[in-house]
Amino acid sequence: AIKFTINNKKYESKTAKTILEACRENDIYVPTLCYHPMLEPVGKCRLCLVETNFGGKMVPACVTDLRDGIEITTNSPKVVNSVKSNLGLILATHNQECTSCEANGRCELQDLVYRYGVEDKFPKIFEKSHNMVDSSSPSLIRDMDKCVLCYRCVQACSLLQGMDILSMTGRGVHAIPKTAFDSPIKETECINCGACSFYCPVGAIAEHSAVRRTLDVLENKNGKIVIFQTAPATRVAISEEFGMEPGDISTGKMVAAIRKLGADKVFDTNFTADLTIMEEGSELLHRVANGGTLPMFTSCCPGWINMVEKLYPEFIPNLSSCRSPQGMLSSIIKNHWAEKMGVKPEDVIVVSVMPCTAKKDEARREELKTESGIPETDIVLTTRELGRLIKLKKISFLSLEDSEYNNPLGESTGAAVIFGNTGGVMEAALRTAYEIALKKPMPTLNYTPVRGFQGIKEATIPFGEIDLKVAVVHQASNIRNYLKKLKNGEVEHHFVEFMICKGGCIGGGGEPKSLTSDYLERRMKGIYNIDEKQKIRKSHENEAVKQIYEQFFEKPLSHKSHKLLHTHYKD
Ligand code: HC0
Ligand code: SF4
Repeated sequence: AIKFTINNKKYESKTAKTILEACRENDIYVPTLCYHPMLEPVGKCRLCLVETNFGGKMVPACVTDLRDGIEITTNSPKVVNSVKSNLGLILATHNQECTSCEANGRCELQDLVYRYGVEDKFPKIFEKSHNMVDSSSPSLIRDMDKCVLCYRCVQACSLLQGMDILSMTGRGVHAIPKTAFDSPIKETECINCGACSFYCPVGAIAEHSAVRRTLDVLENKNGKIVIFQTAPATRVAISEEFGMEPGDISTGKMVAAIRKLGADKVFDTNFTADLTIMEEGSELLHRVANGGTLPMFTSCCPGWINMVEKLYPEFIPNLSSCRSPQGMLSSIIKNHWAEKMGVKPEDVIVVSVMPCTAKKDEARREELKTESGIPETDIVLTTRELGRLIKLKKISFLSLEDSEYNNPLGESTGAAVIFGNTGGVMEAALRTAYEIALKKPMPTLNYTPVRGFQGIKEATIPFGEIDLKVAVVHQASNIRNYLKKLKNGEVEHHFVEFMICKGGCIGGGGEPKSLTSDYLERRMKGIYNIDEKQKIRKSHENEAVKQIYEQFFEKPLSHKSHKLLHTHYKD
């Protein structure tokens, strides 16, 4: 065992680790700004400098390994002064428009400055240093005068996502993460996944906020009907915005909060997740039976769609023609529900709450407008933005009584909620396609081969005359590896689920920020718990889905379904 002391107290560790990890494990506070447990430590911010008995210099705890006999001091005046002066230097180059910043209230720098009582007394090294606000993307805004040079966005984009859109350029006060040729992000190959914004400790990269627009819509309705829809993965993560644990289930409280905000109806994206299974499952069976393009790829993740369109257009024919559940629900609301209710689609405003920044960009697609040319989804809020709205309106989330979704567009099954986890769309599709094709249920509803965090999961299911080969791939870097293998003929599948973010939507770029290393596992568990507790766990048994086919769509892949529930892609 490695023996060491921290602030004169003795400790032991059986395994090798950094000083920072040892401190955190033992609940000893060490400030950090560039460190995130899901990324590689880079030792850039110098806030975690500690004193040791080895050599005279202070060392960065995040990149210094424990050694036997090391005596660590984290709380001496020397350490505290160094934190304060490093924070002062960061402030001197930081645009401090905190009051209107998207990160206000959740900014790691703000917390540190408050905690250490740092005064902004250094002369500004340069006012409006980079003067670069990039709002070209409907999903994200970059304001480089708020950048603290932590490298987290660069790492998220390259290490985690394999996208390499951002790289650190320049030195000293001129350093800044830039796109190639400094192009506006919209003109790069960026897929709008938002991983960069999730990891940004400050407000330098954030979702393109729709909080103010939503407030305006809710407070000045002018006779319009405001309808919210909520994605599967929001209900196990919104809890974190209010101090609950990752994976805590807050479906009822979330619906209640949205009603308090002033929504006229709250529908559930899960309803159209079930509908997606009917359409996509039928499409798969049709392709298999009729020699259609295989493997068929899922089409619900908008970051993934962006990736195919921008980087792998040769695979467009493999994409399912199904719209995402967000797209389907908004389409049903404006093109069918409105008519049934006797209101004009123009008088309905659809606000969707998603764990995802790329959904903002999906909502802007030309293909997803009504015949009269209005967007079917008017506003997309991330889970984080919904949290902010609820806090702005001083709604006491934790003490809300559970509320239910409005029906029929709020009715869903266990199969729908698992869409939020990697492997969930596949598992839900199998529960239904197997039963429809073989006229008997899957031997087990919990289909574990497609669950969990392995980057590429594969399974073969005996499917009558054929063995159905499926794969589930999540996290953009794994997807790129998979597609390389597919191009080289190294893998063969009938059906593949793709999710751009690690863990699927629970790890979406718009989910509450977390500084823990186990939030994904815990959100994933929360989602499976919801599924386990549902009486109905197969999409084709959703009564409201059955009803909408009987009353309107007739059957999957019908003419009406094609018009309202399917789409096409850009070459
Ligand atoms: Fe997802 Fe979705 S499951 S992409 O991961 O299919 O964002 O949560 O809303 O649309 O339903 C995200 C989550 C959704 C969609 C659904 C799908
Ligand atoms: Fe990279 Fe995703 Fe951020 Fe685009 S949104 S810069 S792809 S991490």
